[in-house]
Amino acid sequence: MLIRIPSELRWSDVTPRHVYANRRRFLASLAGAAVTPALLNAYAKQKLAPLKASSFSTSEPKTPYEAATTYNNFYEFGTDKSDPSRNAHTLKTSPWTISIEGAVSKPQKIDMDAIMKLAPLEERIYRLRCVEAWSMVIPWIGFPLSELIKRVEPTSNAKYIAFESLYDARQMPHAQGIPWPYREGLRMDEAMHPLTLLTVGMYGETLPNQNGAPIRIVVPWKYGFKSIKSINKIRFVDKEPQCSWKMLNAREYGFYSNVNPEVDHPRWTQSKERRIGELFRRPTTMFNGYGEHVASLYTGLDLKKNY
Ligand SMILES: Nc1nc2c(c(=O)[nH]1)N[C@H]1C(S)=C(S)[C@@H](COP(=O)(O)O)O[C@H]1N2
Ligand SMILES: [Mo]
Repeated sequence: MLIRIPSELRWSDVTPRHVYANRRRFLASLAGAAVTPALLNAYAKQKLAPLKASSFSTSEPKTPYEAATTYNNFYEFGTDKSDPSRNAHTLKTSPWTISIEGAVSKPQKIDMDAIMKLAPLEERIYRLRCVEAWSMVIPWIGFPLSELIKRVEPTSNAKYIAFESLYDARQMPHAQGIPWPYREGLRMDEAMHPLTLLTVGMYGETLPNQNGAPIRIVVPWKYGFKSIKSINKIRFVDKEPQCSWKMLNAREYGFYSNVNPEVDHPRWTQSKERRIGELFRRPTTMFNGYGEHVASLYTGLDLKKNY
């Protein structure tokens, strides 16, 4: 679906999440009521009205919103799946800028208002397969990352893109487990691929903090950890960039991390997955089922060595 935000609406008006959260807590404390994370988030969400469907969307049943927003990986806010929905309300998502650096003709700091004007928003219902062998189906809202890349005019030295998440210990007192800031990377052709989505919303609304507000990447043919959340830096580079999980344990987490049922994680099988909300495991498919679109990116590459 194509989605447009009314032009007079500014991003700072769209996501005053911290303001609402604080006000809500204040009002609730006056009333003596318990404030749940769900309540805080309810005040933060803003509708993004849908316009047009995308041919990349799966018709599989969507994961219930409740599950997709309470079962998360976002180590900045704790390592337990339920931690981000409890803790991520301290993330300040407005104002927000992404710094674009490195091998580009037009390095710049771009704020959310400018990003929202780069291209019309689409809804993309994607499968997301976590390396931990669970998966979800989520209706994301965004536009191809290639739209942003074209705007900054990469030079011939731009072979890879390095992403960084915001890291601020004051906003993230529960951060633990991996080297900060959270870092990820893609090869240039992967980043330019039309499936790679620069994502600002889900389920018809702006992203909840625990899902990577205000802006993240979703790369549906790769394990979930490649889909980096709350991005504030994008650097164009000539060498394969550092990635947090690979820095932590290169044997277990590779740079490519394409979903591949034939290459097991050293500690568990990748041949099956549990769709959140389902009882039985289902077989995992090569490239998470997106092979017809992306297999050609890896012609001649040994995917067992380049896991
Ligand atoms: N900054 C940051 N991005 C991140 C992570 C993280 O811990 N920090 N976890 C990753 C992992 S392991 C997964 S599976 C997905 C989960 O996205 P979701 O919670 O929206 O389903 O986010 C990825 N992006
Ligand atoms: Mo993951």
